[in-house]
Amino acid sequence: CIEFSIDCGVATLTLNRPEKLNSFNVMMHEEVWEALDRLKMDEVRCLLITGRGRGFSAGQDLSERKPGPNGEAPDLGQSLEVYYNPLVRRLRTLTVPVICAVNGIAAGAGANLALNCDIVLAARSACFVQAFCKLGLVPDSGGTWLLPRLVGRARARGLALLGDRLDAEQAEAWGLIWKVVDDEYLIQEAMALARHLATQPTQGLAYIKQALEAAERNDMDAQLDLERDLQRAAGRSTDYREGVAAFKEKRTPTFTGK
Ligand code: LHQ
Repeated sequence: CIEFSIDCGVATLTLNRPEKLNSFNVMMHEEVWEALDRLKMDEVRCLLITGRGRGFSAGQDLSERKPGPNGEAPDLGQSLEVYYNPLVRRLRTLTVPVICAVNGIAAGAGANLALNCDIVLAARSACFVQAFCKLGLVPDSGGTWLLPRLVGRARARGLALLGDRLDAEQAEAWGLIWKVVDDEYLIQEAMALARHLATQPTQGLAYIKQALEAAERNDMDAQLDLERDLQRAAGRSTDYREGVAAFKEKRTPTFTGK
């Protein structure tokens, strides 16, 4: 259900069930989880996630939702508890930067998994759909938390309650994603960005991610304290020393990620 490779410090995870628009079944969840285990290797300094075919992901595979043995409704809460929530928590706490290249339609949990990544690029033909409301469901995988923060109350409500397609350009204009890229350059551009990030001060980027994540909950006072602590740690890193030395010597720094 997925392809996974590591090259030049970049781990690339490609969702690969194009005939089902890369919707998530149990096997795909398990393969993604195993792939994320492989990021622990030191050489990985950036993760790039994308999808094969004309879709990024249509969210949960709806053909998999079978009733229980006595005909009772499947427990969707359990599906979130076991698969989606751990995946979202894991994605959000990865120390390496995570780029998502949204190659086509991103619907339901597929849209929200993308929005949990650090930098979201989207093909001009891609779109985002909070499809949940059309099934009587609630935006999950962090959707109800993310949407108001990304686009504000009014737009979050419009997206979640109407479930309309939001095209990539509008998503960029609203600040839902980082950038739209012409379809034919999407992977190229995403890979160039990933390779760039993989040469940067990886530990420093991890501290930045940690600070921004904490800022979603902290008040200014707590955040100032956290910045002090992280800056103290960052100031002891090899890459900080290298960055300053390279600046003084007017040369390009070589960061090791430490
Ligand atoms: C699919 C799917 C799909 C299976 C397209 N499943 N086959 C979490 C926890 C537990 C349970 C519930 O949910 C969740 C979170 C969620 O993600 S809920 C939201 C689930 N996703 C959706 O509601 C989106 C359903 N899909 C669609 O509305 C459309 O397919 C979109 C708008 C994404 C694309 O439309 P089209 O471009 O017209 O493509 P299509 O509908 O023809 O789809 C192509 C094929 O992919 C088709 O198969 P077929 O064999 O007929 O060619 C679809 O059945 C299949 N497919 N989404 N989620």
